Amino acid sequence: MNTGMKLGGFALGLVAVFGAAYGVGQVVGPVAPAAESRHQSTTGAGHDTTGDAGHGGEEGTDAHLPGGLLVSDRGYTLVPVATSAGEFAFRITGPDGRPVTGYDVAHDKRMHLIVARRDLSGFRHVHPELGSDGTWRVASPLGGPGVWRAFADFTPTGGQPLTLGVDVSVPGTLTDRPLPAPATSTTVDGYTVTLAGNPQPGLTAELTLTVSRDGAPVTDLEPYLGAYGHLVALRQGDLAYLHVHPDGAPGDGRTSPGPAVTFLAEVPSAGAYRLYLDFKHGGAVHTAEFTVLAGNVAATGGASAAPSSAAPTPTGVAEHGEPGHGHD
Ligand SMILES: [Cu+2]
Repeated sequence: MNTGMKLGGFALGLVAVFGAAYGVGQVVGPVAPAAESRHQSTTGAGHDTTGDAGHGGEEGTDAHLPGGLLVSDRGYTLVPVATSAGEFAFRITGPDGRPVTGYDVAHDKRMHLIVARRDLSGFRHVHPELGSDGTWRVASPLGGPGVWRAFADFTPTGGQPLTLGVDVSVPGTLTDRPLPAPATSTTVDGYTVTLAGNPQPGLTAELTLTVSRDGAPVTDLEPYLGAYGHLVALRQGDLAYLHVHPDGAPGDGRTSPGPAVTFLAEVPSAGAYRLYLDFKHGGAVHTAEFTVLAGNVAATGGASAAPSSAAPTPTGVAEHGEPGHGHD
């Protein structure tokens, strides 16, 4: 892979839905992680009427796919651009094949770039700068060797919100990082964050994350990108992407700045998910991470993210999701 890039189109056949990039996560249609052949046949079937807000009523054949699985969707394509090692650059090309330069602001930014290794470690959420030629550039958020998934979460002006994803390889010696066991409490940067609520496939679940520091509730969270918290969920196995926002916003008269931030989210299938909560306090953004199991999934406690192990992922995906762990 001399370009260091590898397309992730293998996931085309999955049947599952994460909601729109922005808004309450939603599920459309029955979900069977192992069923790869139902891509077309379930279009519209069992459509959950909780809304298509993020899709603006568009009912394309991919409308039921989770975000982030496609490198190209509705005419828009995520194209990595070769650059220096310390930088990450890409373009979004539009239906006319040319780099897109017009974007709507969503949650304070025109582009949200999220990266994580395929083993779900190394999560970063950054905001590239757009050049006049349509190239987005940012100091590389890729934290070391491995196969990374990069998600571009954006709304082209005049288009629908989209999350496109692409695999990017960083050469070097890999260290397998097992997926941490499910937990309802974690610590980051001196903060303790607890999680209440269980994601349920096909149902809206209330997830409440509560932040404390030195045993005291944090009641002065700072707005970050228009919210007191941003939650991204990635599904183990294919890194299907769900970005949800809190139930309530700063300044709406009913939402307090902590210690609790509540999200409404639906996950598209049973399985293991990694949740990443970005919150701002003390002038800095912190990311708390949790592993959660949704639905009837045997706890794999410390399950390796390597699809060849006991990961609760369909074998068809696992084969392709296995990057080969090439050592350069
Ligand atoms: Cu962002």
